[in-house]
Amino acid sequence: MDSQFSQKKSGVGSALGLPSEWDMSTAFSSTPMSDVLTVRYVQGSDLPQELESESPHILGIIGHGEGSPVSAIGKGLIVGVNLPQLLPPSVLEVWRSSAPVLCDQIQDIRLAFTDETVIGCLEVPESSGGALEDVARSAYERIFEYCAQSGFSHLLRMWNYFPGINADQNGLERYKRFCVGRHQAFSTHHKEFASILPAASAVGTQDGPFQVIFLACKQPGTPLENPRQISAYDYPPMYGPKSPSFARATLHRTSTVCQLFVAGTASIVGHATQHQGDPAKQTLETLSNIDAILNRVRYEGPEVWDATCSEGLLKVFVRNQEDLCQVREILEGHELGKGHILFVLGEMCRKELLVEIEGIWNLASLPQE
Ligand code: 3EB
Repeated sequence: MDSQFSQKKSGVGSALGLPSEWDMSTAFSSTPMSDVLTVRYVQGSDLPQELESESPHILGIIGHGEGSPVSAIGKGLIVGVNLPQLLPPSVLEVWRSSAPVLCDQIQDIRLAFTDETVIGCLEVPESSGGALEDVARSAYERIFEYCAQSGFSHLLRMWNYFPGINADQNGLERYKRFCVGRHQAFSTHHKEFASILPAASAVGTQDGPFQVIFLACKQPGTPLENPRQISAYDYPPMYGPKSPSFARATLHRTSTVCQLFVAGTASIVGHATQHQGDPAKQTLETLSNIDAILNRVRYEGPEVWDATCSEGLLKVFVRNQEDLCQVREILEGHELGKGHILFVLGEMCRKELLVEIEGIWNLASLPQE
């Protein structure tokens, strides 16, 4: 294991001039928890049966496009994300926990939580016409405050959705304004925040509020970076006045499985966009990026983990509906495409990016030879 680990250290990462601190030795040392999360895509027509089954408990239901699943109100956190699904049958993203769930609302934050884990949603209408950085900063500050006060202190995963992500607002692109506000909030909240960043996605909607969905825990997860990519928080200023505050992935250990949340991943190597105008090649590059993260988890740690025994749960954001066929074809011909996939229409944070893919994997421990 040791020799393999050091070989990897001097691999692609150092070829790109990246720091060589890919130390996984602490990744698996946090206290195992009993609260096991599962996430599945469930067909809308199967929701009534899904709601009837009592165990494990529903933590949340996230609908994409077509409004939120109101019929499920009272069963965990119900969220509607304004990104239309691109392929039938229409599905709902159902989060369950092995532990009992309670719901609450604290100020504007809607919540569902167990003893160990919370998912929450904060939606802010932008009608007031304030700058997006102020909206984002204030939203993140409120989420941090809730997390600190509730004891769910460790953010594992965040999703950011807002309209006009590539639109100009008074001379600065709205995504860049979002990054400024988020950066301000993280830097006030934590002095050296790179080490505590959650995996994230940031995707543009057609309309609707500024929306943040978050998953937080009482135990810390382990943020992971990608050896093929410069950490987003270290991007050079050409991408905006403040760098994007997120980790490429978060590892989250429970007593039985290790769960990997992979952030929105795109056709970026180092910090540069690859394959402008080519959705098929962008999809392949994106899958190589995801593979690189999965391989780190498989081979670099003190334990060996197998992601192949569990199919990943993928979400694929496509900028142009007409690219769906090409994106789908690449996925279907790739090992990573064997899992369950939800295709939605959404805009990526760089105009040249045509596709972004995120995923969740359950990793089972393999006996070491
Ligand atoms: C990238 O790698 C592509 O700003 O939260 C992916 C995931 C991207 C999350 C974010 C941005 C974000 O830079 C874009």
